[in-house]
Amino acid sequence: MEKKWWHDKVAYQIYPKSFLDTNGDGIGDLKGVTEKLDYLKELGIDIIWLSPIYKSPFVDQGYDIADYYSIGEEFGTMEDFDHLLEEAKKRGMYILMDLVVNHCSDQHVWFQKAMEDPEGRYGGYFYIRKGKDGKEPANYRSYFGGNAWEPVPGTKDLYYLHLFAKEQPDLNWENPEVRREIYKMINWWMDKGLGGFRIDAIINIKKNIDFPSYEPDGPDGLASAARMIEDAHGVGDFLEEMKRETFQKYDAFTVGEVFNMKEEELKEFIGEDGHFSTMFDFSAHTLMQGSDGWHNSRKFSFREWRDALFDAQEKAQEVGGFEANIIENHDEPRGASRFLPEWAQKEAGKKMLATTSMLLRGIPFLYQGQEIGMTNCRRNSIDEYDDISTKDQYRQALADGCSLEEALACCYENSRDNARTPMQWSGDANGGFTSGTPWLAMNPNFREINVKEQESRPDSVLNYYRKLVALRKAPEYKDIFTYGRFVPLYEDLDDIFAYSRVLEETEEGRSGEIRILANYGKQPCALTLEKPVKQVLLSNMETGAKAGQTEVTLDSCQVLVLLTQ
Ligand code: TEU
Ligand code: CA
Repeated sequence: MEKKWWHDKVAYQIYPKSFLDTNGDGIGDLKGVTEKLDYLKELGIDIIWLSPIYKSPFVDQGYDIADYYSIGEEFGTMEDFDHLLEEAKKRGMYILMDLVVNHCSDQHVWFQKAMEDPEGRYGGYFYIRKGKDGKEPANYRSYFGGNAWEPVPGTKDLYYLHLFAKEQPDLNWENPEVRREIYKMINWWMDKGLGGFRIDAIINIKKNIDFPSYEPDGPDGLASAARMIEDAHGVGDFLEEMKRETFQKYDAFTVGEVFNMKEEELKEFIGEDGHFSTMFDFSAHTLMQGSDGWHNSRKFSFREWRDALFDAQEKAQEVGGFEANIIENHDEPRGASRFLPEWAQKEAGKKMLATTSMLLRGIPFLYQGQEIGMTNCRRNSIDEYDDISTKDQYRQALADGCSLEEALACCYENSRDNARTPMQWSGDANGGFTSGTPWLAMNPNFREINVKEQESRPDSVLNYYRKLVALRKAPEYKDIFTYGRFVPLYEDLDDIFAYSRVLEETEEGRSGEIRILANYGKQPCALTLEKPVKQVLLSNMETGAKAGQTEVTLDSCQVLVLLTQ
């Protein structure tokens, strides 16, 4: 396998709006990111992905871009951005921007011109179609609810397509001029010295442009827009062209956000010469998806979760690709609240979850606050939420007969705002995030869970993450964690999350095997090892395991990282 510069890197996602506010307006900014580079460096981070910082009306928190070439003034200026890049470079760190090109904002000049003259040049930048029988051209439900076709104002029967909010019109990738504009923009940013891009919602760029209607899958008479996307073929042609015209020239790192990929296409997406460097493994996150939204989201067992992750590991390995492993991101509830059983929702459990996730084969991506074990946040009313998708899901829950209490409970479990509450830097006012009023209220638990407290305590979650990242990158073990085969262990045991990473002899003469053993159960568990322990590399608890032993006992919530003989 050809080695790439990013194979052994550890990445961190920043949600800039909620990271650190330096001017008291309650909104995190670029200066705040720059201020915390040393904090991230100390954590062992190499790559930083910034959620969108472009000019935007923030209907979908910046995922609705009004100008791809300017920085949103809430975040600062282009000078601030260039300064951040420079400071990151000084520390040997890479910056990824968020590439949101399935759609733009309705405030983008292209869309405004398209609305002025739907039949003209810019009309061709979007999907504008005639209605059918006085109704929308087809019956797609947008991802944020409601029909995905919106009337073009001032016309009798024209509609434009938006798979997300109506303020996020989809760009017409079939139009070569649109693609050229996008590639030009990507290269413009790459020329500044980015490490690469995280690529948003990218599977959606290929439509079935016959736009057929489908059998409704809900009482609203609509069918999920995903149905039409699954029915589209040839997204790979767009992705290859984009890669050739942009990323490849820069040896950039790209991470795709890909849902609804056709399974047999994995190799083309992330194999050795894939469309992307890597893509996120969402196998655990989709387990919870219900048929009609959040109010009937599925409960899943520990075993289902573990097996889904193992399955993804094996598939990626089979195609010689690397997935990007996450616990959470800005669209998902906090991993500590979601994946840990009740008895494990404490520091030991958070460290265990960190270990089993970060030592998997692939590129680990941490999300801001994960390293201190931030949790979901309870709200008293829907008015306390900001997220467009949360509001839609709440409405849908009520329409489907949930009580107010039930509808709110499903937001607590699922809301994207769980991860968007501001970063908890200290126990001071507003968690040290801002001297003003935070744009989204803090999680009140910032007084207990915060960076400052954890920095001062050697056994904190934060200090454990630092050790964990350092272990993954330690010169003696790095090759095993990066290139070692993933081998599942004790799969028949119900509460055990265990695997080994095995590196056969390489050209450089390195080989070795490291076992990761974790007990997600309530009771202690004894495990017999195939080979005796050589050394305990890391554990989240005092451990009795010693060199030479072939039996280890794991307490509830204990994880062990072992080098075996
Ligand atoms: O998310 C896109 C995305 O595909 C899912 O969140 C989607 O709504 C769901 O899986 C439907 O199957 C990205 C961003 O991460 C998110 O924050 C944006 O809201 C969205 O794209 C639109 O840009
Ligand atoms: Ca600010």
